[in-house]
Amino acid sequence: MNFISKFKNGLSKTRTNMMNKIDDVIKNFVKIDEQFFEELLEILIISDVGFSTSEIIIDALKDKVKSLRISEPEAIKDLLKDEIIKILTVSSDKQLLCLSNPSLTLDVIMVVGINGTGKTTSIGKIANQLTKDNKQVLIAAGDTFRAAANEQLEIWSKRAKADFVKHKTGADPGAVIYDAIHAAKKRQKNIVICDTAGRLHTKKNLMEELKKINKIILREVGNGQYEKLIVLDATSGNNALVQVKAFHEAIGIDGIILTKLDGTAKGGIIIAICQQLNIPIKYIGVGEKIDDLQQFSAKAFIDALF
Ligand SMILES: Nc1nc2c(ncn2[C@@H]2O[C@H](COP(=O)(O)OP(=O)(O)OP(=O)(O)O)[C@@H](O)[C@H]2O)c(=O)[nH]1
Ligand SMILES: [Mg+2]
Repeated sequence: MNFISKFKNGLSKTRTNMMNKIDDVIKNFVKIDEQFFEELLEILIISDVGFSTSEIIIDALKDKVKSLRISEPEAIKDLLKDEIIKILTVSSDKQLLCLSNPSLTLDVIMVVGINGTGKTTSIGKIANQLTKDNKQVLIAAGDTFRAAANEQLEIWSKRAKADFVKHKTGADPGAVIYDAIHAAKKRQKNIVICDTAGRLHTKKNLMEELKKINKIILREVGNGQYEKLIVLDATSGNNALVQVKAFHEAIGIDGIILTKLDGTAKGGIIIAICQQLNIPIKYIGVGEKIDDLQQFSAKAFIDALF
């Protein structure tokens, strides 16, 4: 399956849910009126575009309809498309820093997020893409908390043909990552990807631990690129935005990986994220297999929806 059809497949539930409902509304109205906008607003909200972002979109549509003197419901789709394109610019084709701005020294990526969002799986998928792209990758087993975390990550690193550094369960995650960065420098790797334990953004001590790990990486990365990615589960709705804000406040977040879009009709969350946060979505997860991770493309998203 090629890039576009995978992207489309991953978003098929969202397309069916959101766009079919919009088509129905367009069919049911002979002219654009307040009730028409009410129904559009409702569809956006149940697709997880979020209340405030949906309202902003509807207000913009109302202004356009008025200024352009539009009365036919069919015209709304193009206007809606334009509004969504505008909102998505924050995420248009934003690559990993290590790809968009390659350094001669070792680059480091740290992957964070709450429990079970898909951090470890996404690391395996990204590592696989990078090794295919002839990068030398080392994965650091920074989740020393969960008993089976090392084994799971080791399997992914083998699949991705990446090196792997681990300590025992219960070890200090900062020490694992420190060792991994030094091993990677010695072995002349290009990129270290650090897994971390899932942690609730509301747990103060766990966020403090993350700040410590962050300091170690900042110190050891030298002139290399350092990028912090948060993994969000697309089915977690508005809470995903709260998670990003908390992690961003603690360590600064450079990009978002939005997983499990294949399982949800609520891909509208992409629009809410882009409108409410100034942090690009870099990847979307569209399944559990190694190549089920796509670089996010605003254009492909629009094409998949409309
Ligand atoms: N359908 C689907 N499942 C996914 C996707 N990404 C991850 N998963 C599944 O989500 C589950 C959790 O994935 P993990 O990678 O273990 O998540 P994690 O964030 O590392 O979890 P913790 O380390 O326990 O916090 C696994 O069953 C994955 O296969 C995706 O894009 N689509
Ligand atoms: Mg994990």
